[in-house]
Amino acid sequence: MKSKVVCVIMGGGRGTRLHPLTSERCKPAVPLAGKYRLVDIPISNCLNSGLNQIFVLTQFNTASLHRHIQESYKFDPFGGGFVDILSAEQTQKGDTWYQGTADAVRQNLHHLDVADDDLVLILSGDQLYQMDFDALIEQHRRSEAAVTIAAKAMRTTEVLGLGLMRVQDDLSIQEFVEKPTDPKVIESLALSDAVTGQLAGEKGEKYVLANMGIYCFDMRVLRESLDNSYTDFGKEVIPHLLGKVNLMGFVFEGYWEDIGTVHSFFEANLSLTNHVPPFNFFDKNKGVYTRARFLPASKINGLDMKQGILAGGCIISNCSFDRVVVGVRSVVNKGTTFRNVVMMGADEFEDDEDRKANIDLQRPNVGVGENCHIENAIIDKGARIGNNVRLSPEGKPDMFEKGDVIVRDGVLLVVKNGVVPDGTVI
Ligand code: ADQ
Ligand code: ADP
Repeated sequence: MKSKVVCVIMGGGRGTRLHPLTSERCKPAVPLAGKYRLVDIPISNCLNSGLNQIFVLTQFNTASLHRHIQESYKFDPFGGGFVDILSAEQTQKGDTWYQGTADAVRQNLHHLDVADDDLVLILSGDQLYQMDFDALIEQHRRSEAAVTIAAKAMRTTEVLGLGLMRVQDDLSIQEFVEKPTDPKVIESLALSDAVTGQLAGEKGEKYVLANMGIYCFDMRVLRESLDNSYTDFGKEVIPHLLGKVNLMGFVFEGYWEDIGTVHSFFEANLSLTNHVPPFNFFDKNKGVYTRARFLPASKINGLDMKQGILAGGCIISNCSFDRVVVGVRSVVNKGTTFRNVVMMGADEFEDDEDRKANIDLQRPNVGVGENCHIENAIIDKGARIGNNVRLSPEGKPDMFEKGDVIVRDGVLLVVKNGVVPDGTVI
């Protein structure tokens, strides 16, 4: 009988690089592309690869993540499928927070219910890509690897912050360096011109194989390699396995984007508005799953939209949008202009009574008011932006904060349920 494969999605550490999007919710629950959440990407990759035993490891289990998983991923009782959330707050040992990726997996090994000859597929929770894990698992079994690491050929100039590896022709990993900064070290790991020609194509550029943070482990090897106090896979576990077990690379050639920082998250969302987006949500064989909602179609009362994505349940009145992702239940009023904006939407519609209450509370309605101009911004869920507001990160220092507006990585953010009064100019 074939050994089984269990998937473990790393749902995020303290998530500081995505602050303030992760200040009130855990990373897997961060809304993506107007109607999904980050965790939908790895879960959909698993399901589309025929893998339906999935654990999500997270530091804390927000109500929204729990509800999202419960309502989105329902399996028939005979297929053995599940998506289970394992959160640090529920483990008994030591510090209630996981110390790192390896620590998170170690603390949950006993939940996985796998035998030594089963496989554990460890995935990052903050990446945008579509991968057929079947091919990786097939290569893992065929090459009798102990660990197979997914790798992407990238330009040597674009790999800062990534683990790098050097492989032999048979793809066995000879060297692994976690996040080198010295250009000489990066160069020393570069692929030969012959291999570069086959993999990535462009002549004259130097390429190197980057660790995608996707690991297929034999359970026995995983158990043994965590029998210590190592906290991270990239920093410690993988480097220590080098030369001791059969470590293989699996070369992935599709689109792959790490979306663990505010800037990369913002750019990845906006890239979906490209004429031909790098990530295809329209692939009929690799659909992305999420929670089914019963929303009315969006209502448009005049809109000049150059490129954008519009989710369901929105009301847009005489606006001008250029490169915009508009999330579920967004309301944007007349005369407002958006340029490079990711608006996450809202959890519920407001009615006349809510709007009356807003007047008494002297706060704007949920959504964006009239005659606003907003650019290079993320508007988190439930934000209330008044009339005649102008928002742009331009000229603001990183870590700028004023009321519910924050600037990070060159992107302006209006925080979840934030209030920006009429006439604000930032
Ligand atoms: P990083 O992404 O920097 O590098 P890491 O912080 O280990 O590595 O995070 C990997 C994944 O695990 C992310 O999805 C993260 O959110 C999640 N995670 C981190 N700490 C966690 C914790 N305590 N509990 C639960 N989840 C946690 C790694 C490798 C590099 C490689 C890049 C590719 O170390 O070699 O190049 O991934 O993105
Ligand atoms: P976020 O997306 O910012 O993490 P929330 O934790 O507020 O948001 O939850 C988002 C979703 O949960 C929304 O669809 C919202 O309608 C729904 N929701 C929020 N509170 C409740 C509740 N008490 N009961 C049922 N659904 C809820």
